[in-house]
Amino acid sequence: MQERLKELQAEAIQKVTQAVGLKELNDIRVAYLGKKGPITEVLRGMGKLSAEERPVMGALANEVREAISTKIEEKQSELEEAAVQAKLAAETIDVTLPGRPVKVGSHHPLTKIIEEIEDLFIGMGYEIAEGPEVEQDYYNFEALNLPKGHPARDMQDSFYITEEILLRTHTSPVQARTMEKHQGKGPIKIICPGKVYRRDNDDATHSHQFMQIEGLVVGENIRMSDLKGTLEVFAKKMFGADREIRLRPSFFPFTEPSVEMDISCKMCGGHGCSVCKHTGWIEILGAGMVHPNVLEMAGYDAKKYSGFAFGMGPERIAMLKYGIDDIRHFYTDDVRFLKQFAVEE
Ligand code: 2U9
Repeated sequence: MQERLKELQAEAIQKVTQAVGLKELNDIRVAYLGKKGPITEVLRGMGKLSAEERPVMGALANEVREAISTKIEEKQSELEEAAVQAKLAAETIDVTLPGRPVKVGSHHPLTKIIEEIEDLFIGMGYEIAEGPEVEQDYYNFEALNLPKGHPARDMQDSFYITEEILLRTHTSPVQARTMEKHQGKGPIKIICPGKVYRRDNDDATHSHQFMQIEGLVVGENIRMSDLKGTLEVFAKKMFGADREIRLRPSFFPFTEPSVEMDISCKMCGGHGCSVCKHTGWIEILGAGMVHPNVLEMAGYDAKKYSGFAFGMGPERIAMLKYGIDDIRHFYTDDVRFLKQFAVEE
């Protein structure tokens, strides 16, 4: 019996020493120190011992239980300490490490150009006017001297929703609506940025959806010289003070006379290169004096009031300014393209 108790103590202590988890340790405690354990089993044989041997064996059994129990407690403290150390190690923060850089977005190149143009005209006393993208045929065409059946309408293949409703093909309807709101009275000085839509097959220079910025000035004595001076200031501020401008005669149904404005090529200074197609000049926008019919339809007396208007495509300006060769880059959300414009503001 004595040998068996010693054997059980050695066996239990070896298992405790090799235990790797608290649950395993508890299983050993139950297995060896529990009522159904081997020590209790051995002590069932105590009846066979003499009166002198029984207290000795009982004391030995208690020593064995005590030794196993002490070992289990030591091991438990060791495992619990190890668990605390492991947790501390896992959660340790090295405060001397540099901060993780926060990914910061950046403005879309079109947004940058539009805001640059807006700031430029706001600085010249213009206000920003906006209007619906789903527009009435009247404001998109008729109010702009483009009655039904007018051939110029075909140039602007449109997305019609109903006979009378379409996706606007330019932001000109915003100017028409603004004049109408003024009920033929008082000056107007607005720019109208916004999305426009044309039924075009997308290619490197055409997109079915693009941006436009148009401007309108109406007053009692607005002249062509005011238009030319305004366009010259715009060109020099946008493309550099050493740019020259020229106005070429053109035609738009909503302006008379109509012009197209070119700027002298920045790359070759006007001598001719691939950027300006060897002309020395680059077309930037269209403009003209507001057609009297347009003034009258909006409620302005064309004998008392005059005005000028212009229209430009921010994509074209961005492509010129940043050397972008395909308009579709603006609309395909390719981060490799967009992050080239993430300059520090
Ligand atoms: C009203 C009266 C006149 C707006 C104008 C242009 C000339 C023009 C194009 C430039 C490139 C559109 O983005 S583009 O394709 N626009 O050339 N736009 S005058 O004239 C107006 C507008 C509204 C009431």
